[in-house]
Amino acid sequence: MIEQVSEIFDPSQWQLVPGFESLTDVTYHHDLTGQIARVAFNRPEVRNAFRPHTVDELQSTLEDARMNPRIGVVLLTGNGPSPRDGGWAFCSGGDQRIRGRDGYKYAEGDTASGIDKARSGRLHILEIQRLIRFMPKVVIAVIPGWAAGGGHSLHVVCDLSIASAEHAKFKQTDANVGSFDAGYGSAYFARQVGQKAAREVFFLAREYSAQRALEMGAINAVVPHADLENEAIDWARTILTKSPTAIRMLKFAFNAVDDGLVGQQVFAGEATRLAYGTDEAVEGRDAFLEKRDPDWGPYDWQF
Ligand code: S0N
Repeated sequence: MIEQVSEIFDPSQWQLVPGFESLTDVTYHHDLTGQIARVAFNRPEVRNAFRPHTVDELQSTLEDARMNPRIGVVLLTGNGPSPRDGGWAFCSGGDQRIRGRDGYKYAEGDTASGIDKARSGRLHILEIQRLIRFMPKVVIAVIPGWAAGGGHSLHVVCDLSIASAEHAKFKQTDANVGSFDAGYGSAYFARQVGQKAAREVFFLAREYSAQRALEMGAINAVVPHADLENEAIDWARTILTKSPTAIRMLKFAFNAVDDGLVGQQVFAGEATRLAYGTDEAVEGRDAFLEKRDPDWGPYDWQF
């Protein structure tokens, strides 16, 4: 029997992933079919704030999910509640206790002035945003409590967001603590909710309920807290009934309009992969390998 990592986690639906037994800051499970991954922040005592080690574990688990050809949907969530006060969180962003002038402390003994220079200056939570954005699978933010600061930005970059009616709360605290996510966290958020609403959220740093976030178009659904993870699994199972190629092309099509040449590159890469499956492309390859001119005769200039 696997450990009950969160009050609304149903251990009977999940299995541990070999090679990931010694994680400390996140938990990582696959569902029993091996098609859904669950990655969860596991620092509920600090509202699931992330430190560099948390980000390293997010990177390795999300990368594993990305590379696993069976996985089609990833649920990104936060374990809870806090053993200290019962509060719930998705993620409250960067751990402010270890933020120095030149980056984040990596080890317990680090001081703000003694941060490993080789690793500081690297805002590697942004690599997690890109991993979520560019993985050819659907990532659902499952929000059981606070989404604040860099945690708010992570839900913004997920493909879908489902929130707890009772406990989910949204607050963009970046400007309170002198940080600013000037990429997806703000500019892309404005594409979702509109410029006025996004500026309000960032400039005033107010608290918003799940219902208000739904009305703003910031999230997809609000569900009773006890049903949150089951609802997310249900959404994942519905997505898994669809064509994997259609879903990945749709995700990259939705992204492309906001991602400039990188978006075009990602979409074009998928188009090339599809083209490689045609007889026409096979003829081009074979002609080269057989040292002859390609015969494009059978292939029309289609209209
Ligand atoms: C989340 C909030 C609103 C919850 O309030 P609530 O329910 O009243 O709980 P608290 O009593 O405040 O918190 C409970 C305990 O948890 C600790 N804690 C909470 N959040 C953090 C945190 N982020 N870091 C460290 N500790 C945290 C509290 O201190 C408390 O513990 P005790 O009782 O021991 O004091 C509220 O907690 C809140 O506002 N939290 C801070 C939110 C915040 O400002 N986050 C940082 C925002 N900035 C970022 O996330 C940077 C993101 C980032 O990394 C990035 C992004 C783009 C480019 C670069 C970067 C980069 O800097 O790397």
